[in-house]
Amino acid sequence: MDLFSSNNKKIKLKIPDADVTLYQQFFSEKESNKLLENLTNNIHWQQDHIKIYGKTIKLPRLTAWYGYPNLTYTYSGIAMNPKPWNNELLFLKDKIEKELKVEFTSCLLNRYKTGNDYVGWHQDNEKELGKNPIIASVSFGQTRIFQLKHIYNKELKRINIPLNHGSLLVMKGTTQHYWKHQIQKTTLQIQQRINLTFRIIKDI
Ligand SMILES: O=C(O)CCC(=O)C(=O)O
Ligand SMILES: [Mn+2]
Repeated sequence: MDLFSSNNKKIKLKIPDADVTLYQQFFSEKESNKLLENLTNNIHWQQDHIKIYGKTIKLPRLTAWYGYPNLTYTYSGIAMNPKPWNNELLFLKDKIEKELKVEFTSCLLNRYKTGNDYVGWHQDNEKELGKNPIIASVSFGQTRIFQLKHIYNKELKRINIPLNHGSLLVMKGTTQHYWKHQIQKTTLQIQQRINLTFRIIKDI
């Protein structure tokens, strides 16, 4: 018997107004080490900028956008043109699609080099994603805490989900309507983390 099979369990989280499932070890430790190295070196990482109140600032992480051609996506006011899938991404996409029985068109990648890198509170609710989007989020490298907060019901506590090396988090249904999510900064000395969110972009 595989000693670690219990880690690959699918855990449906009990979150009101949401549909969130976590696989703590969707990719094995060995696979994850290799993927982290390959993604670090073979992805075309970009430093993007956003304009806030007329001021241009650096995004606090590196990003990349991959997928089928012609499906552009506007994220934080940045229109992104996808790079074509590479082998690692196709491997990841295929394994996730087989498990979830859906087909993704696109992938947004984030690289958090240190604890200073983060993503602020937001919803993945761009109109290109359709009404109740499914988002498959894979993480490699340093475990960081994925936080969720309910937008309307202030009595509900924030939810903290540690996303481990090789984990897969799936959000679907009404999750993006009712909850915002973020990865906070930390002052701890930590290693890099790479996150990939597979998405379905409708051609609109
Ligand atoms: O890094 C993560 O786990 C979250 C990334 C994210 O929310 C996004 O890119 O929309
Ligand atoms: Mn997001």
